[in-house]
Amino acid sequence: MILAANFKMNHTRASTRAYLQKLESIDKGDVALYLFPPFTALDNYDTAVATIGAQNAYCAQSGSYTGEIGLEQLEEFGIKTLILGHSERRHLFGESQELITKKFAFFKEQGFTIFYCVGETQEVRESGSTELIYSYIEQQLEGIDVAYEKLIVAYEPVWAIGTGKTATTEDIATMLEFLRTKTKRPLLYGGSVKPQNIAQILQVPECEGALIGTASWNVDTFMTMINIAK
Ligand code: G2H
Repeated sequence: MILAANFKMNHTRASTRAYLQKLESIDKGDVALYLFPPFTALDNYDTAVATIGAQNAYCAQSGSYTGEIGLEQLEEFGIKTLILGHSERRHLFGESQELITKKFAFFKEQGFTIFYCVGETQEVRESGSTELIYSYIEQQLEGIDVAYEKLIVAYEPVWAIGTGKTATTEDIATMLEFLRTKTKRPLLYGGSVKPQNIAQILQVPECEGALIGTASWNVDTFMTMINIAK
């Protein structure tokens, strides 16, 4: 079981330290924990409780890429885990599939563990056509090595992210079944996962964990979810 906390643009370096200190008290059982704080809170944490990853990065060692973080900066902090293709990168910051594919190839080459996110928009979901949803997701897998041994795929329907709307367990089951035909790698669900729904979500066949935003920002709430998952 995998539980990943995506802090998005929340928490500071100090509050991430305090969060980790508290998290260290947990007996996490067999649950593999990942924490994705903002860039400014990436640090050489001496912790075994969770693997620290970056929420995004640019596909270069270093160079003239104003506002970006590259391999050199991640390596300084021993970061070898990365989220790519998150819907907020795709839809709020206009990251194209072409760019995401380039990033994927670069960080795969560097041996990073990659949490790769896919998910359809509300418009596509409301079209009512399963075929359309599947082909939308297939486009997001284009150029991605789905057999990469350090790949973890997160299904995150855009309409269920940070909205409080959760996909039904049937919706999740259907989509994870579809993704299972594409990759043998672990499949996660993400989108308004919280203590009230995590048990049901984790019982969905093929679901091997969750990528959690909002409900992970409070360490006690995240710990509650770990206790449910373990
Ligand atoms: C989806 C998810 C974590 P939230 O973006 O990546 O966020 O749990 O707030 O919907």
